[in-house]
Amino acid sequence: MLLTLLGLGTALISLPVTAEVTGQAALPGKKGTGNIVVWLEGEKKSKPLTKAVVDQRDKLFSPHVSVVTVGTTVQFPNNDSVFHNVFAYYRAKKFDLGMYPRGTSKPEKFDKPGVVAIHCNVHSEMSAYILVVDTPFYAVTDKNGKYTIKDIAPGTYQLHVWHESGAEGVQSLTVHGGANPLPLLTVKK
Ligand SMILES: [Cu+2]
Repeated sequence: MLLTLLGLGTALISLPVTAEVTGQAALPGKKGTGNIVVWLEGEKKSKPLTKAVVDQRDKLFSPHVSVVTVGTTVQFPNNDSVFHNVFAYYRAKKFDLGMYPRGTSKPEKFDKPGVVAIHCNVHSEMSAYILVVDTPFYAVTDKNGKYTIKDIAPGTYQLHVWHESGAEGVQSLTVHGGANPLPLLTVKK
């Protein structure tokens, strides 16, 4: 949506009206839960991110939960002193990046929306999740469950929430220009 201002003479300035959605998300019985993904699905589709990385360091994937837009290529560098065998499930298919040494990286492109569940064959405790979304409007909650989504075009959206436990939900949300503080989002299985 554009707010058009007619300036002096023939000058024409268009200022976009943007909105911000803020709030807190939690699993049932909690005041706030980290690593919940919140995103707004609407008419505006996303462009692929130019950079996305899931690092392997100290036998952990980092970040544990991340979001990328459709078409993004994610790099999976090994910055550990040990070998990892990265494999993942994405849209009901398994892909395997194999074993590769410290200081090297392997890319994988994700061209459809969905959840990518990432594991290591060598270390069963290693796991990470990537949510592939087709919208530029998303956030991952901090450890207190708080999130902020900025620079949203006002309009009607489907508000999605997702947590690695399998809890997820969707509801309709009308976003108006300016601040949109939302009530606590409880994410149920
Ligand atoms: Cu490993």
